[in-house]
Amino acid sequence: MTHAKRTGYFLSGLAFTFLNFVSYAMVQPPQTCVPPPSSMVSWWPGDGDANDITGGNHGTLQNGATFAAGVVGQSFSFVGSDDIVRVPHSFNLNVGTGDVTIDAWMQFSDPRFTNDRVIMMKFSTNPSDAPFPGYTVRWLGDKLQFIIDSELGGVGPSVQDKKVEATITRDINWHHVAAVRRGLTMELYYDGVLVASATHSTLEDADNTADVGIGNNVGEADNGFPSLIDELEFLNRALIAGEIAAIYNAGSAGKCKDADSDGVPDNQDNCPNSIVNPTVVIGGCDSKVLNAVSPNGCTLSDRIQQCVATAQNHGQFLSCVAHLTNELKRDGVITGQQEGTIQSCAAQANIP
Ligand SMILES: [Ca+2]
Ligand SMILES: [Ca+2]
Ligand SMILES: [Ca+2]
Ligand SMILES: [Ca+2]
Repeated sequence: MTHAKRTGYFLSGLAFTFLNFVSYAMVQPPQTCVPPPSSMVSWWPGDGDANDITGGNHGTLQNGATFAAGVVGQSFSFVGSDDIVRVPHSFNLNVGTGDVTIDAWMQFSDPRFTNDRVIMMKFSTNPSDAPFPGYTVRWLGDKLQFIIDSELGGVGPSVQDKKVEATITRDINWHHVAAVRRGLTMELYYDGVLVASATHSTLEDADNTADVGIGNNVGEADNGFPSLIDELEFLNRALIAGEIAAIYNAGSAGKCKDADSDGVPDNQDNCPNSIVNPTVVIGGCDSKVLNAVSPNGCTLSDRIQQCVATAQNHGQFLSCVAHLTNELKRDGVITGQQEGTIQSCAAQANIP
């Protein structure tokens, strides 16, 4: 029995609180994932592909970008200066004049650079778009910067004036970076803590039709750096400080993922790749019975699929389905009529 459990069992009130705090410090509790924040537009976990698991803004790895061990599962890995994850333009990746949050875990393989190095950037280099609107979360030497500007390129006093920046001592450890625009104020968070903010009198229109670069500048593809970027997300909302700290504190547990989109997070889902048809369909026969999800993350269709997978012959399949539907009727999940419909579909099906 762990110390934490013992104190929790025998003590209460202040004594419990104090001892629980001590045991927390002594025994690292298992970290649990945090629910993903609302209003997320895109989320690139970097877990073996460049897919956006929230909004479908899928990217592709180019010029040698690959994967490595990340904070939460795998991360994107950039080695050469041209490595990039490129995401096709989508209007919902523009920031308009609204609030926005961009955050990710990142690690430098070698932090001794002095040039500009991109975490995420949407920047038009089309000459017809001069002076080049766009936004970027990037490093410029030891300055972490977030810029949303109608003149991200070019020269002059108005170039890149809508920004916030923080000077940070770089190292080779993993750090969480969050860039927020909240009304007229731009903020930077490092490891869950606000490190810089700047309030401007106006906003500039930085919208464009350029692709998004993760780890590099799409237009020039020369602003990469040996680094890892993990769990990058883009939201059209300003996360509050507590939400950013929660993501940081979740550490390797990360934001809860739901691979099969059945509403049950992966870490509580006994069937992580559920069949999520709206109704129970057996061998092409639609029973019209709602394909309900149980709290353990398994759908009715998953459980029928178990009968398909284990039956040696049609008789065994029917017997398995009968047993299952009996149980579901007993538990009030389906009605007697629905039991009949499912069994009838099973009987007609050419299974196995
Ligand atoms: Ca990841
Ligand atoms: Ca400007
Ligand atoms: Ca799930
Ligand atoms: Ca599931």
